[in-house]
Amino acid sequence: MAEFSGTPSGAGRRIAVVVSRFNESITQKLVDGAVDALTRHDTPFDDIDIVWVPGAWELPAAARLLLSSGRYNAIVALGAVIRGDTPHFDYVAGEASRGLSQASADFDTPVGFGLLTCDTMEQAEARSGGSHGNKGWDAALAALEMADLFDRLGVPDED
Ligand code: INI
Repeated sequence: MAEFSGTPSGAGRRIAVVVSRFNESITQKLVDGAVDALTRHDTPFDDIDIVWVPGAWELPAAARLLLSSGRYNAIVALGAVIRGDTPHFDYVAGEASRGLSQASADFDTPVGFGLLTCDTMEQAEARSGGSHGNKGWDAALAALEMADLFDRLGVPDED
């Protein structure tokens, strides 16, 4: 029997953080958490690129472009969609989530999912450095673990 798992390590790895500016008071804290997780796990500061997009809807397109470059071992996608009074939330949150998952599968490259989908701003605050931790930190850690797992499994790089 063989068993495989990854160890979160950014040593020798290049990571792109793609983040939406919508609800920036939240998403900036997700970026701070993600960069903290990446650097604490040995990702060289100069090998972290931060890419800002207008809103969560734009995350998949930017992620796909970054992945197609073959420059990154993993992507961390960050955003905050807060439910309003219309179905807009469902379209933005649903399509952004689906697009990020599809991008990861299409390019055989890990995409850490740090897109908050919350009913209230208070819930988003709790998950961006408040009582429920920082989901940017969690997404970055998952991306590093998956990048290491992919290397161990011998998944070829895109380049
Ligand atoms: N984008 C978000 O990231 N979060 C939201 O809560 C949100 N809401 O509520 O509308 C949102 N909308 C903007 C959308 O992501 C696009 O940027 C916009 O439609 C332009 O394409």
